[in-house]
Amino acid sequence: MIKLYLLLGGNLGNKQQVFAEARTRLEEQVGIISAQSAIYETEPWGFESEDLFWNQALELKTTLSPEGVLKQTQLIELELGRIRKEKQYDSRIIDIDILFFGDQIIKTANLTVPHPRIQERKFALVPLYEIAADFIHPIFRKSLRELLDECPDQLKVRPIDIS
Ligand code: PH2
Ligand code: MG
Ligand code: MG
Repeated sequence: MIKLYLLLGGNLGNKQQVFAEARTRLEEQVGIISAQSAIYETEPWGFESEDLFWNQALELKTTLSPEGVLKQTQLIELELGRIRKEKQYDSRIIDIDILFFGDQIIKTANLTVPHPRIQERKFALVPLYEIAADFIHPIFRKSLRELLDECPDQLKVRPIDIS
């Protein structure tokens, strides 16, 4: 079993329903969710949109390989109705990103782990910090606490109550 961290993100559609369905399918197709952050409402990073994002970090235990996890997360994105556009950043129903896969460093044609922009993005760091403050980034050799302290991103990230 290996511990991995994923980030859910989306700013279109019924976010509560889509996030719940994504978590259910991840448990069926990837592994048990052993920790989950609050859901955060976050300003779009890297592009302009009226539609605020929801983001949530998840910790899972899996027996799949990194490529196996990627295959499943991409399948779930498609099953939940994601349509990929040409643009680098765009509004979407659901994005499921692999942030960390144990302390492995992976660089293949279709997968880079740790996710290459975690340290620049409060929408990823804040939820991740909530469930893994002392986890050490295997490339920077810094904890999430340190990366968050050093992150210059000013965009708003706020926990929401959806109960
Ligand atoms: N994902 C992006 C680009 N910008 N901004 C927020 N707030 N949340 C995201 O999940 C997000 C983003 C690319 O995947
Ligand atoms: Mg993403
Ligand atoms: Mg993605």
